[in-house]
Formats: sequence, structure tokens, C-alpha cells
Amino acid sequence: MSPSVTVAADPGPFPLPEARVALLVIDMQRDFLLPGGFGESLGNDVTRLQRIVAPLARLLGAARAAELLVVHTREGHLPDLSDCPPAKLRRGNPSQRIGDPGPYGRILVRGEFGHDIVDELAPLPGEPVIDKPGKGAFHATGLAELLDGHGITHLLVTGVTTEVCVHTTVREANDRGYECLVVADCVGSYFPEFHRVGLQMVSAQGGIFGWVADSTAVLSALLASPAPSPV
Ligand code: TIU
Repeated sequence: MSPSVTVAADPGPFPLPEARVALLVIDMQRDFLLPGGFGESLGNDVTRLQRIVAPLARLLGAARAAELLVVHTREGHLPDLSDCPPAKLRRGNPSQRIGDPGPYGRILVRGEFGHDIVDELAPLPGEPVIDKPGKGAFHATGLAELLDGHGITHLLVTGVTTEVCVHTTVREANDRGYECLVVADCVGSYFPEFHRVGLQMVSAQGGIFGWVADSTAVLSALLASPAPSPV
């Protein structure tokens, strides 16, 4: 990829420096996206998240073809819930809380069907999957070490939900010195208003947390990059 390639973004062009860009796919888990999972147990309309699966699958394919590092995350907890703060455990409707039985196994518990990533976006063998107990992907995980080990400085951020795990992660990444582009049609929220304002909050004030662009702009930039050399 040429260092001169940029993505047309808000508030300005976002550079894609060769070999330093990773695609981060946040929490595209069945528990958030499928009816009956944790997301719906909180009273949410999960169809609002399902609409980002198709554009995200396209972007994922392009990132793989460009040989970007692809990192997936999953929010969830150990089976004994020892990594879940009591305050988090108490949230939500009784009997539909983290660790309770649900249609896809125990809600947000590692190893359960519902905790895993939806089939359409399943990680390929070798793609790192970061299990995280919090909303932010840097909290209590090895994500920073993984990115730094690959020399990553720029993140294309996708996944759910815009104002919760995506925002928390972008804020964490920004404070750690990463340049973040949030891909607007590849992040989703149960609340249209939170999604809209959440994106505005990223790029306002000259890009206070980062950049925002649609996946079409990212795809154009990836396609403008020289093809990876054959092995
Ligand atoms: N509830 C909600 O909007 N989100 C979460 O609980 N986790 C993530 O955003 N992944």
C-alpha cells in the first residue's frame, strides 16, 4: 500500500500508511445481534445492528485482500464471572443478566454460542480475537501489545455499538496515540440518535477523537493501493 493513499473522511483525509493500518471489528457477537440475546434482553431492537453486517463483510474482504491486520473483539466473561464487576452483573432485567441462561447459552459467557461472532464475519484462522471484559477493547486485554507488535499506528474501527464499545475503544485508542477512522456504515447502535451524534462526537472539533467515513470511501482507498506482492 502506498503511503500517499488517503481516505476521504470527515474532518479531512485519513492516511493509510503502508503496513501500519489494522481493521478492528468490535463485538459482532450473536448475543448483541440475534433476537433473544443480551442486546434484546436490555430492551433493544437488534435489527438496527444486523444492517451493518453486509457492508462490514465487504470491508472485511477488502482488508483481507489488502493484507491488513484484522483484529476481532468479543465482550464477555469467564464462566465463574470472576472478571465481571458486581456493578456490571447487576445491570439489566433480573433473569436476563450476564451469566444467566439464554437461548444461545449463558449470556456473554466465553465459550457459549451467543458469545461468539456471527457466521458472516467469522474470524479466519490466524486472525487475532481479543476477549475483553469491559466496553473498551484496551481495558484488561493485550490489544495494545498486539498492535504495537505489528507496528500498527492507524485503526479502521467497526462493530457495535457506536456509542458504547466502539466509542469507549476509540477514546482509549486516541489516548494511547492511535489514529482512528470510524467507518460510519460499519458501526451500529440500537439508538439512531446515539449513532448519529456518536459519530459527530468523533470528528467534531477538528477530529477530537478521530475521523469518520463511509465504507465506500475506505474501499476506494484500499482499491487504489498497489496489490500485495505475491509470495
Ligand atoms: N448495550 C450496548 O449498547 N452495548 C454493549 O453492551 N456492548 C457493546 O457495545 N459491545
